[in-house]
Amino acid sequence: MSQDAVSNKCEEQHAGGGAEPGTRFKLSERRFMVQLVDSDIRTREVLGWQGVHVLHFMGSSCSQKLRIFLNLKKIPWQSHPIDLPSNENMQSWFLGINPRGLVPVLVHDGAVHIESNDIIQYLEERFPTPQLIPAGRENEIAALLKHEDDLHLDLRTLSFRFVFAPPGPPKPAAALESYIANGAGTVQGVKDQEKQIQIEFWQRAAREGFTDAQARASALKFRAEFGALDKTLAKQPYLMGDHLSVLDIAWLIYEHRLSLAGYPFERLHPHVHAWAERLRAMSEFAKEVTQLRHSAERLDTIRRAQSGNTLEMIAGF
Ligand SMILES: N[C@@H](CCC(=O)N[C@@H](CS)C(=O)NCC(=O)O)C(=O)O
Repeated sequence: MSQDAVSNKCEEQHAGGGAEPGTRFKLSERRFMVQLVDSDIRTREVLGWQGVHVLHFMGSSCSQKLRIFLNLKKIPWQSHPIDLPSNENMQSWFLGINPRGLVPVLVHDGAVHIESNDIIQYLEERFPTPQLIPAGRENEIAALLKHEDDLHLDLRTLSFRFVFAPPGPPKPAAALESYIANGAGTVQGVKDQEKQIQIEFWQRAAREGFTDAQARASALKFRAEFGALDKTLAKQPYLMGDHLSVLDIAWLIYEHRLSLAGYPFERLHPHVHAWAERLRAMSEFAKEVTQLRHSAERLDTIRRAQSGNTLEMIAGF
């Protein structure tokens, strides 16, 4: 996701928290951690929530990523579903928790963390086993996760065009007005540019829909990414080597959503396809993704409504 604009993702946000026994990251190496500060949070009740609480949506890719991570770690957590299709995330209560209006959100012992990758890196530190970020590679992984997050709006474009395909504007004007008007508008006490990116994304979608040109541009970015991942997976079982890591979780989620959109993984990236099938067969993954696949009938209906313009045709794959 347009990370240049997310300039308020500061380093060392947790520095005040002090090193705890077992902490693997040196404080000076912590990157991109987004723990909200008191003035960002208007829904004050969450400050009293003890334990691990997750605000999430069943069909959200970033939420799926976090839930798979929690499954693999066997971390007990309390679920707070946020209904994205009815725009619950654009209501004042939720914006009082995450001023960006995005899921997932972690509330851990009253501290609010946003950004799925930051949440995962934070939890890895607090719950080190099984290890999903290889020791000594924390900074590398942080950079690779940031790169993955940079493509989030491309994933969203292809999802809305080929998977969700809403008949009208994806966010009605009233929901957007509520989004604009509510929440602190700050992250870590600084005016949040990410919210503006979200507003512009939805306003543009209302004006233009998700055009062929946008879909093609986004699909081509993924072709380059998955082409590179395919070469890696030709040589090793997982993206970081011999062991499953958070990178596998993050990219599996993209692969999964894109395959629902009609991206031809098996033909273009056979090693990625085989790796994804292996991961999807694991219960920790299956639980979060397989049940959410559209039925063949539903996808057919969406495709027919697009007059046969499939992702493959539009992207020229
Ligand atoms: N960079 C954010 C992206 C989060 C994000 O965009 N989440 C989506 C769901 S996957 C969302 O909340 N969308 C709001 C909406 O559809 O209104 C993260 O990794 O947490």
